[in-house]
Amino acid sequence: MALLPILCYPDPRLHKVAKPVTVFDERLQQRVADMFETMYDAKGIGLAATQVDFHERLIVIDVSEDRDQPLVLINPEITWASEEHHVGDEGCLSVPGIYDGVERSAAVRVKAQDAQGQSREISAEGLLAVCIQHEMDHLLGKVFVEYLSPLKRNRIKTKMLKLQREAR
Ligand code: K1U
Ligand code: ZN
Repeated sequence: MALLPILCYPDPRLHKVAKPVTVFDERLQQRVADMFETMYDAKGIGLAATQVDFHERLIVIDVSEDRDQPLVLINPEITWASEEHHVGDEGCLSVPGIYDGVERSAAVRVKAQDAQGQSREISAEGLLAVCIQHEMDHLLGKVFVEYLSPLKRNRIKTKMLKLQREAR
């Protein structure tokens, strides 16, 4: 297994649109394992392939307290989203240290394949629903700060670039 480097906002590769996964082979299983290792190491509750510079529709999630309920969503599609919306604070491993409110559907149903290519549909609410929507945005090249005002977004961009310069 391996820890993968996570792209940091405003890296332009975070805006690439991911393509469907078509091959369910050993390399994919290895990538899923590496993404889980990377997500757990970074103390995240989710990670999209886009964030580790792999541009296929693959997400890993674990919102459980004990970090023992891994969920792999490959080629995820939202089949239903509630009309009820909630605003909740979100963070992102690609925008470290920044948390802000984003409005999302309170509940969703998602059809996706697992690492073996088996299809299933899951229902999600609460933090899991928020996390799925956040990670699916990554696959479309969208980072949560794009929901914020241009003023906030530009401040965040400036702060991130400064931190990246200082880390060099
Ligand atoms: O996509 C990512 O970078 C992972 C991100 C997922 C996420 C967190 C919170 C709301 C929506 C999506 C994170 O894991 S950020 C770090 C984190 O562990 C966290 C932050 C806020 C609440 C709960 C967890
Ligand atoms: Zn994120």
